[in-house]
Amino acid sequence: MDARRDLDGKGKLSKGPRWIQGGEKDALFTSRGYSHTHVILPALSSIPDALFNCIHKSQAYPVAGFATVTLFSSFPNTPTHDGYTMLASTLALWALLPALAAAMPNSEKRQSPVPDTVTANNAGPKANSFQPAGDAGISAQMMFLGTKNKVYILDKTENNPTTIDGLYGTHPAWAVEYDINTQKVRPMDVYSNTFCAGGAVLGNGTWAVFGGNQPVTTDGVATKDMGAYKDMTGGTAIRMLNPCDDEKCEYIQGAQTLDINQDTGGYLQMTGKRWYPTVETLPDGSLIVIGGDKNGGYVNTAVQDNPTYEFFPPNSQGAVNLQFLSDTLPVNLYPLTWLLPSGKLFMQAARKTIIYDYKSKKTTDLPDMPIATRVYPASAATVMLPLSSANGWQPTILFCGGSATEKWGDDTGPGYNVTAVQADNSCYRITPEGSANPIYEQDDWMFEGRTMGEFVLMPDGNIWMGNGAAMGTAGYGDDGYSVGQSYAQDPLYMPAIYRPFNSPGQRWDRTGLEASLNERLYHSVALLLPDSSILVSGSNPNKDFTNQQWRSRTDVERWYPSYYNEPRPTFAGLPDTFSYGGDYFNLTLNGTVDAATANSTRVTLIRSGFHTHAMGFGQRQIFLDTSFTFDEATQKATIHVSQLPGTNGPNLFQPGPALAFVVVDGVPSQGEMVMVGNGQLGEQPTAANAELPGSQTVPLPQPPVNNDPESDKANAGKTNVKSSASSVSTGFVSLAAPGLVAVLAAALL
Ligand SMILES: [Cu+2]
Repeated sequence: MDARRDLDGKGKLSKGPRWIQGGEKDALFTSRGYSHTHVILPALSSIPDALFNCIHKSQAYPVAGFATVTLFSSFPNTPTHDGYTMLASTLALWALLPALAAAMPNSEKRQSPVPDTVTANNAGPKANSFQPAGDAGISAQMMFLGTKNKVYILDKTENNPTTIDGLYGTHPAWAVEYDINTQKVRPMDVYSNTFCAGGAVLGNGTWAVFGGNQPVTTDGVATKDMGAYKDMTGGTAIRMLNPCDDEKCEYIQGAQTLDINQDTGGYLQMTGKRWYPTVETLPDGSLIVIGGDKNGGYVNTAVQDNPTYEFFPPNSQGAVNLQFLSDTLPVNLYPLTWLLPSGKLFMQAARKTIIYDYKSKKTTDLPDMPIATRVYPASAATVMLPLSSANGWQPTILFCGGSATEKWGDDTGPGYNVTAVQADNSCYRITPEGSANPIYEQDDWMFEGRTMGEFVLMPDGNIWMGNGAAMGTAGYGDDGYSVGQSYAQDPLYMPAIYRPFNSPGQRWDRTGLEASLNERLYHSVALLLPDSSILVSGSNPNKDFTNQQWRSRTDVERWYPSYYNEPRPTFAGLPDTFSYGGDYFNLTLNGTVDAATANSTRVTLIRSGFHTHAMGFGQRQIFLDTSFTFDEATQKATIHVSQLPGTNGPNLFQPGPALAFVVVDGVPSQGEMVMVGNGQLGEQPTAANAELPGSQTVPLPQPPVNNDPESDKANAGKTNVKSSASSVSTGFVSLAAPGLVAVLAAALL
């Protein structure tokens, strides 16, 4: 055992992670628990012990009675990887990542958390307002929802008030786990500089965080030795996390060489440095990591551009050049990217727009972005609108705000007073596929110009937007025109709701909304929580932690939607896993309802995404097709719910964890964490979608036979119009009570 990993300091290894000793390799690979790994592991187990010890020092988590292999790391003094170890490590990554899926819940049906009818919660937090929600102890630059209870927050290396006794000594923390229910914070050890990294979730539920910047010491100054914060270079680093509720999980990181300026060792490394890379999940649950630059700066430059992408887990292609990343200099950091139904990527940076086929490596040009720059540091709010059969499963992407300036300076700064420039207020949307000539269409403009506004998908199909500023751009520097160090000023405290399916002219709404008291500028985030509130934190346009304007914010607040204190729908029958096509499933709404309520019911899945820099990497939402059966006798509704589309399903909504909500009369249930797809990396099973039963209302049994023929005729007539407007009353006679048959027979006499 390595004492450094004795996380609780009590030597209790049975509950927490521990190193697997080299001699345990065989036992590890033949253990009964690893059903997901049996296919691939024999190849790995043939790796010689010496090499195994070199590349694979693994940790095991006992989960639900069996261990799950999750962690990799080299010995601290391992030489940097060569081709052989890269090959072996690639194999190992592919082999072992699926094992993480063993920790995912099995696919049994379950009850929603509140067992009966509805929960009145009228004493809850004030709807449409922000309320304090504790303190993260670090400034939230990046944030994602790992489990139903835990949010993971990452910052850059800086002098945060929270410290951690880490692998390489005690230092300020720049990673924490935040408990949604208790607001308790657990510092976590990340030892490379995550300054402006990217991230996403793999198809098996593991999160991965890519890139960052060189090690820094106080004041954000780059350092070549172990500076005050004991951080390593993050430029090429990859950190993986298998989120947990037991507060035992830690980031899986490539081990470090002692020379911090070298490649940080191990094989959790990318092919090159990436500061501000974009990450998107692919249909097989793997990731594509795109662009970035080598050393950071206000914008990119040709000298330090990394105009390539790569895959994770890595494959033999290594770094692949992408001309778009050269054509869009200097405004192409965090290139805006979404997977499309065709399996190709929509990409937008500078004013250029393309569709890129990473399989054939073909680029198709789309029209230029109108009016303004949307990508960082203009930092528009961007989001893919919810998918449904109503829009033919065709994604539409919305861009709001940013900056119309044409002067982008270079990596040292804007070169002029950018804080005096009004942020852009225009919104444009594009549906990249499904028509011959996709165009940007002007959408309703915002209430005000906004840079660094962030969109958060809400379960009712509307989209929250908040954070950001009315003037300037993202970024910071010590320029005479900086406000403090910020390149933005005039913070916007009011959120707004965008209603994507309202008619044009009626999409923006802030009726009844209250402002936040706290500015949320550069390096702030917002994230949907399972209870439909939105977690907001961060704001740190500074080189290092400071209490000067604009101060480095560590506080957390929550925004509560209009329906937050409404009685929430509850139900039985929600599966833990969702497939691409196949049979529909049935949900039973708890409590008594009526046919109109049943007809209003929607089921939606949301990937809440990896949020940073006013973006939600991977954030997307899909509404599943539904029909209903309403039983008038019991006043119970059964909702028949289609699985995700079998056709192009993994392209529409990539495999991996998602929140499932049942929305009744516009009010969402509590969200449940579910798994979409088979929980493993690789091609996802798809099937045709079973046809849903037609919606129907099963009428009340009729009263005993009445001898008045006129009355009988009236009753029979009523019986035949019980179906709701959208229903198809197939087969209802067979379900009707014998009394009804008697009535009908009497009416015919
Ligand atoms: Cu940044």
